[in-house]
Amino acid sequence: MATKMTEEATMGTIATVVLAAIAMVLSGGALIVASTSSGAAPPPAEQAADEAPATVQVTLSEFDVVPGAIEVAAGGSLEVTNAGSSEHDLAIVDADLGTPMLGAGESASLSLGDLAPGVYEVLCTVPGHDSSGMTGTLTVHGGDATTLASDAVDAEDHSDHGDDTDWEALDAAMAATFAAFPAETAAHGNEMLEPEEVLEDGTKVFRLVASIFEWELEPGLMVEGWGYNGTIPGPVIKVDVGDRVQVIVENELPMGTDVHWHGVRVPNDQDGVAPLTQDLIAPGESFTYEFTADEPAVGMYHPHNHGQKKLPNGMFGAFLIGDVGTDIPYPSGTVGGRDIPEDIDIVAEIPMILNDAGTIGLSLNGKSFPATEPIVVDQDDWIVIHYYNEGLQIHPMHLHQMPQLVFAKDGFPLDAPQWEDTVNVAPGERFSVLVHASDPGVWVLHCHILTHAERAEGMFGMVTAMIVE
Ligand SMILES: [Cu+2]
Repeated sequence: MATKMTEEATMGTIATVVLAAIAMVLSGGALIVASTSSGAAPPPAEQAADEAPATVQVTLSEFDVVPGAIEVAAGGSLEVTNAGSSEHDLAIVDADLGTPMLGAGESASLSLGDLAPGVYEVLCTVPGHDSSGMTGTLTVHGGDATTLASDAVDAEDHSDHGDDTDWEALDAAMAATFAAFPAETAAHGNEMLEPEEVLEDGTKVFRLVASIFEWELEPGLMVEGWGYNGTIPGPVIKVDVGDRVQVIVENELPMGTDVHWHGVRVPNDQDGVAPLTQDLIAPGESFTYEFTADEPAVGMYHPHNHGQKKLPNGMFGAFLIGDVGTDIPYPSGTVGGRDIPEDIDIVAEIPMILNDAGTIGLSLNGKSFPATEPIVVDQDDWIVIHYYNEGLQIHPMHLHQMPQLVFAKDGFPLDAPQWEDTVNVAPGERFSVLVHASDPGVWVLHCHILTHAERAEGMFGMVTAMIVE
């Protein structure tokens, strides 16, 4: 992937709001707008200010805002509760008002202050959540309430409301996202990390720097990424079985942190669960983890302390011990009626890290389609994909045409490997699959929860492709 930044990159925040507005236009039907000219709904002015409640309960979940049409008196407030399992917020578009990001079960009071009467669009700002259904309208009653607060909302009603949905625009948007794939964005993750030093006794020394940085999630869309060594995912660390390993972790975050080696066998005091097994690594401090990689692993590294915030924002990476085929064997012979030759060469071993929340939202290896990286292989190649779920929801990963032989779960070789065209990966799980690139063409690989892969503006999020040449 190229490292050139597009000029539009700095417009990321603005683009987010514009995209959200476009999403509302394209989704049609979702919008109920009070407008004197459209006649689609009674103007709010007909309703006295005191008829609308001063306080309204609003509930967020995957992926819904309830009620979808919020009615509140001018000067009132919204009591917003996140009843879902992911982080969500509620932002009032065009009003510079919103709740902080709310964890599962958290609530916040959003005072409307002197927000002018009118109709506003509301949405969750986590990438992908608005187009998955987390949108609604907020009608502020009182005063000269027939005045629409947002010209954009007014315009949408005339062009695309209800039966007037612009179907051609939907088709054009889908075509445009495919045409843009694979899109170039600045920087990508999963680079192999070489030891910065090998000590006399053979210990391999690696360095991870935890920090916050700008991350180009999709072309031109910059988000606040949290990660290791400036990329999402962080670099891949791969060592041999039996290696002695040191990992120096520098903390440049504004809060304490730790690193848990998920799926890797370590001494208890290296397990990375502050304050249980170690003290927090304070901002500006560092900590050196040390252990022997004594068992093969398809592991991952991520913080344990406040992982609910750090992981969704991008703090994760792959930690591999040993080689697929020898240390982590796959079968040869016949499995489920399909032959696997004994002498296959694995041309690529690809960590595919799934996420669905936080600042990076629905993504594969830290990127949203069309910025996701395709898997490019020659016909008859064999590859291994390690699916990792670092998110908060399950993701059924579907590869078109070529079946996936699931041969290891969480790094443990399976006694009964099986072919699947859709591999369901729950949070924390890893599945290792073997794929034979038997058929030429561009074959889509995507999460089959369709709102994780498509929205009104076209394909996005958890979509990439295997290109067989
Ligand atoms: Cu999904």
